[in-house]
Amino acid sequence: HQIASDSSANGGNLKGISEQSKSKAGGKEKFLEVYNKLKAELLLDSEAFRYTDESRAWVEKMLDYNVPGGKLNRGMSVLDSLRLLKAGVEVHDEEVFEGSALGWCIEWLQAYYLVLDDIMDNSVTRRGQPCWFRDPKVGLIAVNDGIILRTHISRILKSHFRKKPYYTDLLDLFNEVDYQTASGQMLDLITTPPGEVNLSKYTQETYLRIVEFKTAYYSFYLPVACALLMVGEEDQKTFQSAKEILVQMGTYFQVQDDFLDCFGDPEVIGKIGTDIEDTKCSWLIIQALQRANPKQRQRLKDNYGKADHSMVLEVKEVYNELELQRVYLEYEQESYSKLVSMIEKQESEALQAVLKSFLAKIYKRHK
Ligand code: DMA
Ligand code: MG
Ligand code: MG
Ligand code: MG
Repeated sequence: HQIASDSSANGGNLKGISEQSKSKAGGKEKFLEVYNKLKAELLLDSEAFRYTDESRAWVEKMLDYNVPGGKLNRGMSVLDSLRLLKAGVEVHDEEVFEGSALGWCIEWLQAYYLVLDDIMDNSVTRRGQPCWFRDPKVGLIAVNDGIILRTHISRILKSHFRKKPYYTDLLDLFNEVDYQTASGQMLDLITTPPGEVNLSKYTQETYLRIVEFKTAYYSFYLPVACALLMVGEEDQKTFQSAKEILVQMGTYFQVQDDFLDCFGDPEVIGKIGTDIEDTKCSWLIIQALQRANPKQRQRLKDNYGKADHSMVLEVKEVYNELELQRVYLEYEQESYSKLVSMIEKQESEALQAVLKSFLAKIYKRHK
C-alpha cells in the first residue's frame, strides 16, 4: 500500500487504504455496540456512586448528546492500528473489544474537551446540533459534565484494563496527554485574549506550539500509542519516532480545522466558525499578516476579533484578496509530501502502514 510520494499525487492510492479500513469488521456499527456496553456499565455503577433515576437519566442524555456523534476517526483508529501492527496475526474478539474500548476512551476525552472548548470559544453548534451548554436546561452545568466525562475514562480503564501488564503505562499515557491538551488549550486562550488585537502575537512559532499541544497529542499520538501498548511494545524509541511524525500530522490537521472554520461549509463540518470573532491565533491570520500590504494590515487590525458580522466579512475579504485558499492548497500538497517522506523513513513496515492509514483519513478532508 504505497502512497505515491510525488506532490502531484491525487490521492488515488490513498483511497484503496481508506476503503479497506472501512470494509473491515463492519466498522462503525460494531464500534457503536461497544459504546452502548460501556455506557450501560457506567450507568449501573452502584459501588462508587449511588445514582438516582434523575441523575442516571441526566448522564445518559449527556453522553448520548456529546460522545458518539462525531466522525469517530480517532476512536476507530485504535482498532485499525492494532490490526495493522499485528500484521496478519489474528485479532481475537477480546482484543477487538479492548481496542474499541480504548478508542471510546479517546472519544470520551474528545467529548470532554469539546464540551468545555465550546463554552470558552462561545460556539453555537457542534456536530450539526447546538453546543451542549446552549441548552437552557444545561448552561454552565456543562462545566461539570465535562469533568464527569473525564472521570468516566478512568472508570472504563479501571474496569477493563486493571489486570493488564500495561495498565500503569496506559494511565500515564492518558494523564500525560490530558495535561498536554489542557496546557495547549491554555496557550490558545491566553495568547490572544478576546478583544485584544496585538498583531505581533500571530507568529508561526506561537502557532506551532499551540496546535502541537491542544490537538496533536490527543488526536494523533494517543490512538497509536494505545495500540502500541496493546501489542506489548516496550521500546521507547518506537513511541518517540511515531510521536514525531504524528505531531506533524496533527499540525496539518489543525491547519485544516482553521481553514474550514472560515472557508468550510457549516452544514458539512457541523459547526459554525468563530475564530475571527474570537481573535484566535489561526493559521489564516498568520498567513494573511505575512502577505498583507500596510492598508490590508490596518483593515485586519480594525476588524479582527469583533463579534460584528460585517467586520468578520471584512476580514474574509482581505483573506480572499490575499488568495489564502490557493495558499492553503499549496500548503496541503507540501505537508502531504513531507509527511509521506517522513513515514517512508520509518523502520517498521507495520508502523508505516498505521501512519499511512492515518494520513489517508485526513488528506484533503472537507469535514
Ligand atoms: C481544538 O480547538 C482543540 C481542542 C482541544 C478541542 P478548536 O477550538 O479549534 O476546535 P473546534 O474548531 O472544533 O472548536
Ligand atoms: Mg473551538
Ligand atoms: Mg478552542
Ligand atoms: Mg477550530
